[in-house]
Amino acid sequence: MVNPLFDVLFKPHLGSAAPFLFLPDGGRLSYGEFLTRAGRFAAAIREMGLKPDDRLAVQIDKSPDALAVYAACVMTGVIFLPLNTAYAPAEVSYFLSDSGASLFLCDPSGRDALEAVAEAAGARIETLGIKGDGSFCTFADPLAPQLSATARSADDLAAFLYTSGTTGRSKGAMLSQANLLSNARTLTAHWGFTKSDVLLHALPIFHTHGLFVATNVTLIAGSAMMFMGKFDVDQMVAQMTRCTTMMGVPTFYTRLLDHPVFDADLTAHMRLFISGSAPMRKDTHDQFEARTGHRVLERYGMTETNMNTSNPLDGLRKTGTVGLPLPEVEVKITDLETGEIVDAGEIGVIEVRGPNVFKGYWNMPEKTAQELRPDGFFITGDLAQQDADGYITIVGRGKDLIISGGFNIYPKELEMILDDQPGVLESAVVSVPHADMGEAALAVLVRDGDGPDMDAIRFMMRNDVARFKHPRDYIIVDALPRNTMGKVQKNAMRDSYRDWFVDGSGTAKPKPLVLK
Ligand code: MLC
Ligand code: AMP
Repeated sequence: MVNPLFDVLFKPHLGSAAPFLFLPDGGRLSYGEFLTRAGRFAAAIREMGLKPDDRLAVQIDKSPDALAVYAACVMTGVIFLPLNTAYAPAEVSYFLSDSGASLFLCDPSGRDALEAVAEAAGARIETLGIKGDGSFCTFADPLAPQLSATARSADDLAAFLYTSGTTGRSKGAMLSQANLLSNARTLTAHWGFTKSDVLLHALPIFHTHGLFVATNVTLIAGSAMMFMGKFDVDQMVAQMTRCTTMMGVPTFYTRLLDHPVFDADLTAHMRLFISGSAPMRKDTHDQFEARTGHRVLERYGMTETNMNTSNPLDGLRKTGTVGLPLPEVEVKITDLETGEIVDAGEIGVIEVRGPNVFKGYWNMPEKTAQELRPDGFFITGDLAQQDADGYITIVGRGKDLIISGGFNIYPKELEMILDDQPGVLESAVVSVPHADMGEAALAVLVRDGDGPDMDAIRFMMRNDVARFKHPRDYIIVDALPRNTMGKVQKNAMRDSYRDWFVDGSGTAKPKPLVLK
């Protein structure tokens, strides 16, 4: 039975005693043990009646079992749909109903709050905790592991990852087996991963970076991961000596640099540090190299495309650039208006084409058509320029997106919520620099009548909106700055509020310039 993703990622490891996951408490799981667990989950998924192409949504904490659910989905041909653990039930509700998920796994502690949400969406709900607990485990434990994979073709879908957009409505990016496989193969070779590597893995596994980039590369190389539940700087420093490589978002690097024992001795044995998901500042690159002697390898990707460009393993890593197009990935920089390729050195929008590019947005043919050209090029919305050597520098975003600590915040989504609040005539959410998270959301509210009740707004946010999306501060004004066409001038607002979070704490905020 052919199942390309299973055949490459998992099948070679069946029964293997080689280590796959090291755990910070000293525990470890071999490839064989991990796959036996995944095989049991595959048996449970089949026993619960899920068929290939059905969706299995998860909102569970990071653990070996959580990763085994991903493997079980690949084995059974069920589409894996991981959700940020920070999402509030109101947010989860949308993903379950939009995707038409058949089965939803949540943490045992979340069941009470999520039961009605799952029921309304028509999804069966089961629980999976981080210690082998929960109703899904109780169901799976007595079953014999099923280690044979359901037949799939490379074009069949493997995962849905939701990503938001300028309309504020999240879109399910459909990723095929071939999308994941091609990128995983390319990255493993490009970054020189081998059996001897141990990857320090502190990223969440509900996004491309921690799930596909980190995990699939490890699986292809047959290497191991030091699997941390979450990023904790002391734990990172404590475990680094057991690892050879690390992948992280820029916040990981700035936090490591702030740690007193993080130095050249601690990292001397490390082979490679990789950063992505958000821009790494040049001074962070420079400080990191000065402190450790390692130059961070920066790469660039997206949910819809996996990885597109990377600095080289051997050869010049140009700080401040995201490197060169990866093998098999075509990159062109085009004029936003005309779609024509711009001259070398000119700024345009990045478009990419290749086996890594997704199949479109679930049930959204119009959105897909707006972003995915008929000739296969995907319009990323990232603004960049390419130098004479082909290295690409991202200079900004054509899309209204805030990237905070590697998580995306879509201003439109927040503005729609804020506009509905009593006392708010309209709102604008803008990105401002933040020392720890890189960027943070700042909400500017236009007063209506007596103005908003800020306690009520904060209460509503706490209940209905994931914490990482919350504006770090709110400003109340009489009007938003608009151009002569009546369009809100977000660039002017970003400039006005640039120094709002001087030290990242939000305490030392200078008075903003008065908005005209
Ligand atoms: C947590 N908080 C955040 C936040 N993460 N707020 C804004 N942005 C974030 N990213 C909230 C917490 O809920 C908490 O709220 C407060 O901020 C501070 O928490 P913390 O303890 O300091 O944060 P921490 O839990 O340490 O998380 C920070 C982080 C984490 C950077 C480690 O966000 C993280 O792991 N980010 C990685 C994201 C990622 O994997 N992105 C890849 C996307 S894929 P309170 O109220 O409790 O104080 C992609 C494609 C590609 O982009 O190219 O890779
Ligand atoms: P996501 O939709 O979560 O996959 O986020 C993808 C976005 O992250 C891209 O469109 C870029 O804007 C941004 N991104 C990823 N890697 C980098 C990088 N190395 N430098 C700058 N931006 C990046």
